Amino acid sequence: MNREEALKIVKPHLTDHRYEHTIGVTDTAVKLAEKYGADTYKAEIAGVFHDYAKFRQKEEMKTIIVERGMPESLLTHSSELWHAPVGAHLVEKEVGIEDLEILEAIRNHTTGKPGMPLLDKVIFLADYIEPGRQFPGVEEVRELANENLDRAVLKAIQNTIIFLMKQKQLIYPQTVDTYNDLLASIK
Ligand code: DGI
Ligand code: FE
Ligand code: FE
Ligand code: FE
Repeated sequence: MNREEALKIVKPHLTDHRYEHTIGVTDTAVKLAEKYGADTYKAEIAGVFHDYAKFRQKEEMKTIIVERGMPESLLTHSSELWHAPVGAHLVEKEVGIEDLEILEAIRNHTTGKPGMPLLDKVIFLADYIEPGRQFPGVEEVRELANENLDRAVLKAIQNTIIFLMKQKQLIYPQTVDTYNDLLASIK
């Protein structure tokens, strides 16, 4: 499957805005993969499909989480988290992508995970810094991304946690675990 074929598959599942974001993530992921030595093809395909399940009904996502034995703690946290693991499942089942590294990068793109592989970091960071993103602090992370992948990912997670705390939102433990893991590995 090449980039154009992948984009054609994902497009009907997304809004125009989310499709533009997806193209931004894909291009950014390929550049980061080139810079940091990840597989550029896997980065491209994971970028295209990372938000595949973003617009699924909550009931459908809940059913998949329960039936596929995904952590049920997801259900007591924000439904914003669900499209990542559910997306990994649906991309395998509906699109037929079987590459475990690509599926893991999709699964972990929202929360990260401790000991994230290189491809997961590339997709996580590309999702945060793609050119369409405009939130406070993104420029600093873009600059860090030119210098040090781990520091950039750490800053992105740190910003996300601070943002969520200011909003009085629940923080999913895996998000905190990822933050701690990166901080400890850098220092
Ligand atoms: O799907 P995107 O909007 O491109 O980005 P994403 O998948 O990285 O994140 C989706 C949302 O999830 C975003 O608004 C931030 C939020 N999020 C990330 N980690 C956590 C979280 N929300 C809660 N409540 N808890 C988390 O740990
Ligand atoms: Fe997402
Ligand atoms: Fe993200
Ligand atoms: Fe995204």
